[in-house]
Amino acid sequence: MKQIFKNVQKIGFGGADCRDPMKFRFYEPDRVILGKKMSEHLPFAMAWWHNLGAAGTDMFGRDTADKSFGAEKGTMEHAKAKVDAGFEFMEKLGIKYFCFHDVDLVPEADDINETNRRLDEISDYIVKKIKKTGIKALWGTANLFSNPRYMNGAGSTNSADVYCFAAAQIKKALDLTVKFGGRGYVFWGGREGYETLLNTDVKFEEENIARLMKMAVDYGRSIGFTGDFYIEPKPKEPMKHQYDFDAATSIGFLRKYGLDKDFKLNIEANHATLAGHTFSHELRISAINGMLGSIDANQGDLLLGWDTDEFPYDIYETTMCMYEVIKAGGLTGGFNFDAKSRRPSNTAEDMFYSYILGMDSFALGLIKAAEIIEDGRVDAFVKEKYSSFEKGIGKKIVEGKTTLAELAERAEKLKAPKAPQSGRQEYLQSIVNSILFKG
Ligand code: XUL
Ligand code: CO
Repeated sequence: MKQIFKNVQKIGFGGADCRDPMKFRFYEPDRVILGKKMSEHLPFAMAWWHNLGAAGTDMFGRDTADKSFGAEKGTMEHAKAKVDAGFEFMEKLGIKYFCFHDVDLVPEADDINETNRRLDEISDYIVKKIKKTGIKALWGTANLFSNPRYMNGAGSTNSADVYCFAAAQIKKALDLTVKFGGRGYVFWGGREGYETLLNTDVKFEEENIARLMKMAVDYGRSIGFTGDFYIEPKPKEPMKHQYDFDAATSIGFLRKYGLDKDFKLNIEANHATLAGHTFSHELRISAINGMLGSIDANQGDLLLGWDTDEFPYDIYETTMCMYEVIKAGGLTGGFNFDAKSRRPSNTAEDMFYSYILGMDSFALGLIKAAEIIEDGRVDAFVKEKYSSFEKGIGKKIVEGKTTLAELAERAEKLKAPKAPQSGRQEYLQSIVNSILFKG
């Protein structure tokens, strides 16, 4: 088989001081951190749509990169060339998983029967590669936002016929996910939201989305899909109000409709900041509710109010992300680089530099998060901060062995409480800095 990335060899480990841009500086798959290999802590995935599809087109200009991979775009030859390129790319980086939308894999036809026929053809081709390489799907999804039929939503559409097309795409995408050994199935509701209440029945739309998800679970389980379903929260873009605004909103929705046993969340860093939260906040809210499933590993730009999908390089962010992930006991999913190289980074080498940056940023984040945990001062502080609930009246509160009247009586006796102990934010931040930077 002829190579597509002829100038790039398998990416090895060079160490922190290495100046070879085609080597990892921190990602060492077999290095053991807190009793587990780095590659097990960090099941990385390639996003089919950005890496093999996005070529730089934005609202103001055309493609800057050539992602034809030697074939004419819009053809099945091109679809196959993307498979060849994708598997060669993942093998060279040591990536074991990929994520895909149905229509990332083939050019979409006007007739859904023809699209499905193309998906059958390409998926047979992909399965051959899976058998040869051991690379599998992390998760699959149906693109229920690009086709004009979804202008009023997919699960939230006003057209029962369009709703059937959403169902048909989900059914096929679930078939493909199972065929590719996928660990998860994602719902990202880009068009599930509204612009104005003047034309929207929010209650009905939410109920219809839940009905579609319930049918997806029933179908998935019937074909042997044992993995997790995920909601990927995002507050806005493309819609003004999206129903899956953030982790807390999505968890409430899942519980309300009895979907919480089959669903977890896929948390994306850039979506978190669009919702006005930190990435860590979204991870913590998911984790404490037992719903941290998978991560879309990217980074936003706080100066820009949209989803820039940058490759992660902020080590504070990746460290605090890994701190949350380790504390949660790991992910059932993995780390999908829902990220694209910047528009002027338009060569094949840039595709590799982007992934090396992303993988190294998470590897370093993992190393540093483990150091923070092993150092113990942060955890010890948090434990100490709440220690008044470990004895006396505090213990009675936690054990549910008191009443409002008893607590009020104590307050009256005390007249005024002592000031609670300091939050020590700056002390803790300087511990984190001292672990991150050795000087
Ligand atoms: C969009 C986004 C999607 C989902 C999958 O913001 O993140 O790519 O990850 O549909
Ligand atoms: Co995403």
